[in-house]
Amino acid sequence: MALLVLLTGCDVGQTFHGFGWPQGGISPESKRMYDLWIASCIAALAVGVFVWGLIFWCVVRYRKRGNALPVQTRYNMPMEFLYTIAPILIVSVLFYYTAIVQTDVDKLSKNPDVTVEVVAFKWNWQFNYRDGQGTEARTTASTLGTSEVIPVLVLPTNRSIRFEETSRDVIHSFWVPELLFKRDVMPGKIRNVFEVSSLDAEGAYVGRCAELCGSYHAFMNFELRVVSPEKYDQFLAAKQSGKSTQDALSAIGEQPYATTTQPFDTRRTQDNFNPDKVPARTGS
Ligand SMILES: [Cu+2]
Repeated sequence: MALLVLLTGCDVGQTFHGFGWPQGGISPESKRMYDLWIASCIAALAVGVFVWGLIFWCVVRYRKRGNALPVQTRYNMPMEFLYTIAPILIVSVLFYYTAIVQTDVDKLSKNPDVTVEVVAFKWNWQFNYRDGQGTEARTTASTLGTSEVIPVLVLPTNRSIRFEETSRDVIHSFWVPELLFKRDVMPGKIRNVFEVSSLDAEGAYVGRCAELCGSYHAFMNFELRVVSPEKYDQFLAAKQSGKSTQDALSAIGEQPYATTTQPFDTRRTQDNFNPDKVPARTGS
């Protein structure tokens, strides 16, 4: 199994399109989860091929040849022992590697390089750059999404990042598909925290809410913008000096607005809050 994990990684996964798992993770954690998935699929396929082989062998070897009842075998101890022990072994090995990867993904460091507080609310996001960990820390800069502007969460490569999540109302879920990871954002005292040990590829990645949270749940998008550490420091300094996120992004030579998604036309006021005042629609 360990050998499989080493051998597989990219090659087999790529050949089989990740066995349905999204490819192209941008954090070390996402790569480990991906490898676990690929290795599990290979293990499952190996068992599957073995079982299919046995079935077809039985079908051919013991097909009906006459009316005489074949030899009846029951209580074959070696056989019963085998098919009790083998599944337990397989499940144990899968469990072992799952526990290792899960512990690794959930691991929190003492002093992450960057701490960002993710605040979810119906139906947008606020990202607070913090000067420390936990509720005692202070926010030094903040980005707030609106109905017109998608919030852009700017983060650096090559630094460990802690996400501390809190919700103002209902349960949301912070999801960036390229992290191959999502975690629920809970209201009240529960502060869900997770870390990525680094982000390995600069770029713009769409982020979404992955927990059905109300009428405009589907519109709750944001963008993760991964930039070099130098640019990130400049961005944060610009934000801390009072610049808007858009101006600070322009200042470091980045696109000021989200490039992976755009604000949706919610028609919130028109349709939902003033149903009587809506003019007859001409269709759209
Ligand atoms: Cu939501």
